[in-house]
Amino acid sequence: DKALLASKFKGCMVGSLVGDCLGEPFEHDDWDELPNEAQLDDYIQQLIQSKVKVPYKPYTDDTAMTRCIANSFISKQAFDAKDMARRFTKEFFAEPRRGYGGSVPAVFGALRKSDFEQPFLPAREQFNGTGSYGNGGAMRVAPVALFCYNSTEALIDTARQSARITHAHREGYNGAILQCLAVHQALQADPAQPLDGARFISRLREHMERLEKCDEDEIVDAGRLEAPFQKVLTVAEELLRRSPPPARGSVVDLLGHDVTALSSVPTAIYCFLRALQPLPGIQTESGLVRAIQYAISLGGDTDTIASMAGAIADVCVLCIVFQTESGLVRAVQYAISLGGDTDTIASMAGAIAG
Ligand code: R7I
Ligand code: MG
Ligand code: MG
Ligand code: MG
Repeated sequence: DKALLASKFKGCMVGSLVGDCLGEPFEHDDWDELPNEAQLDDYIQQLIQSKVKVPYKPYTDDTAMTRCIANSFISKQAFDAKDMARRFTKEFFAEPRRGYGGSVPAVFGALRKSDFEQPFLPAREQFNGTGSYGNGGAMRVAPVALFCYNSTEALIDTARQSARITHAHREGYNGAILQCLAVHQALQADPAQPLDGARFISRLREHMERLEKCDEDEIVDAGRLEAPFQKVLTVAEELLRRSPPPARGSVVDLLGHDVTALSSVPTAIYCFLRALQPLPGIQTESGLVRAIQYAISLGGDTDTIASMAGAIADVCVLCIVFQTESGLVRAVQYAISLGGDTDTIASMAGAIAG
C-alpha cells in the first residue's frame, strides 16, 4: 500500500526531527544523573500546552546530517559517497554551531582539503587510526532505511558506507546498521497488528550476530569488547522481559546513554519497545510522545537517543497523521479527513468503532 508506506516514510523523518529538537535542551544535562524530574515535567507540560515560543529549539547536527543523506539520495537516486561527504562538509561549514561531536569536525576539514577525492580516508585517521565509535553514523541513518526499503542487503551495505564517511570504527558503522535495521523493521510492521517487541529485538540481535562475525578485515581496536552489540542487545532483551519496568537508573547502567554508538543505539531501540506500553509517570496516549519522553528521561545524549527512538516509533504509530492510539478517535478523525459529508460519515464510523 503506497499511501501507507508514504505516511510511514514521513513519520520516520518527522519522528527523528521531533526527538532531536525536544531532546536537545536536556543533552548532556548531567552525564551521571538522570534529568531533574520536576524540570522534565515542567518542560513536557509547556510542550503539551503549546506555551513554548517559536522558534523554540532549533534542530541539531543529528537532523542537519539526516537532511544531507536524504537530499543526497533525492539528488543522485543512488548512494554516492563523494556527494554525501560534500553535503556533510558544506552543511558543517555553513552552520558549525549545531552541537557536533568533539572530533568529527576534523573529518570535514580533511575532506574539504582533499576535495573529496577519497571520501572514506579522513574518517580512518580519527583517534590514531582506530576510527570514531561515536553515534554520529547512527543518528543520521534513517533515510537509508527508506531509500533501501526493498533490499536488506543493500540497506546494510549503504548504512555501513554512509557511516564510514565519518565513522570508520566498526562500532561506529555497526551502530548505524543496527539503527537502520530497526527503522526498516518498523516500516515493515503491520500497523493494524500489535508489534511483537520480543521478536523485533531478537531479529535485530540475530542480524548483529552475523554482522559482528564478518568484521575481521576491519580496523581492530583491542581496547573494545568482542561482538559488543550482540551483548548489549541480549541485555536489552532481558530488561524488556522485566515487569514492572526496571528503574531508569538500572537501564542507564546496563545500556548506557552516552555519545558512543554502543551506549546509545540499543538504548534508543529499548526506549521505543518499552514505550509500546504505558509507562509509569508518562501521561500520553501517543506511542511517539511516550518513546521520546522516556528517552529524554534517561538523560545523557538525549537529542540523539530521542531522535533515534522517534524515527522508529513514528513509523509504527503513524502519529504524524493521527495523534491518538484510540481506535474511536482515529476512525472519526480519518472519516473527517476524507471530507464531503463528514458529519454523517464520521458519525456512522464512530457508531461502529465506539
Ligand atoms: O559521533 P559524532 O558525530 O558525535 C555525535 C554526537 C551526538 O550526540 C550529536 O547529537 C552530537 O552531540 O554529538 O562525533 P565524534 O566526534 O566522532 O564522536 C563523539 C565523541 O565520541 C568523541 O568526541 C569522543 O568523546 C567519543 N569517541 C571516542 N573516544 C575515544 N576513542 C568516539 N570515538 C572514540 C574513540 O575511538
Ligand atoms: Mg545533536
Ligand atoms: Mg546528541
Ligand atoms: Mg451530513
